[in-house]
Amino acid sequence: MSTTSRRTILRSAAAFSALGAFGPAFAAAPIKPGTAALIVVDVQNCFLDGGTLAVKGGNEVIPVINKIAPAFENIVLTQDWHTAGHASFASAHGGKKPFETTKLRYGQQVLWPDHCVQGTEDAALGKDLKLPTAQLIIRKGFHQDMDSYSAFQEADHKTATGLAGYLKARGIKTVFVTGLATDFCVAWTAMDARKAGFDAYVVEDATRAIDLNGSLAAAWKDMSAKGVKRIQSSDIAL
Ligand code: VGL
Ligand code: ZN
Repeated sequence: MSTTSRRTILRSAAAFSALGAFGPAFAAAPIKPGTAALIVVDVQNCFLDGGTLAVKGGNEVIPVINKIAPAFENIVLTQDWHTAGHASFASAHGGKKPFETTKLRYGQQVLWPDHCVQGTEDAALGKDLKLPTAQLIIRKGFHQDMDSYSAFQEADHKTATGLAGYLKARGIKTVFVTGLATDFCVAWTAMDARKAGFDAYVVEDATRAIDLNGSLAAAWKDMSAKGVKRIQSSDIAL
């Protein structure tokens, strides 16, 4: 058993008592590392500097994720893993430009530049991530006609990736979501974690956003309504 398993991941409520009514809303029951998982969403070259869908400041999440990773016995990474000509690419829809939307079978879809194509260097994990203890990589968005922002469910809100079953089989109760982008894959992953019955925290400084037409503010509002809690990496006991 590692030393982390005998202590808690979140700094305790007592440590925040001086903050009184203005203290963080999450200072609740301590969380045991054995029942918590770190989810590192889409920290791939495509979303990093020089990538096909680079997120502003995306590279800055890497040292933060590397810093908090030792607090976790369970780490899951995801990779956006599209087919060439994927339905989420504007190039697959004649006359459409990136960042416009279209209606697909399962609802509205933002159309993106071609990005994160399976097996390309662009889709590889960021080389500076240091997560040697991670045991699972979930790849998503590989069905030609359907996107998957969430690590749990594809965009039809039905097709499962298997992540919920994996986490439950390992006794995980709480997930800490990090990575890219806050307002798309991080948000959908955190909200679906709630839907699957997990407690969910987004570690804000371990994420960066695309922020398309106010999507970041909307994502925080939607996440809050679903009981996702917003914390900083400094709230995690290392
Ligand atoms: C993402 C847009 C398209 C993400 C993935 O990882 O947030 N965003 N594909
Ligand atoms: Zn994508």
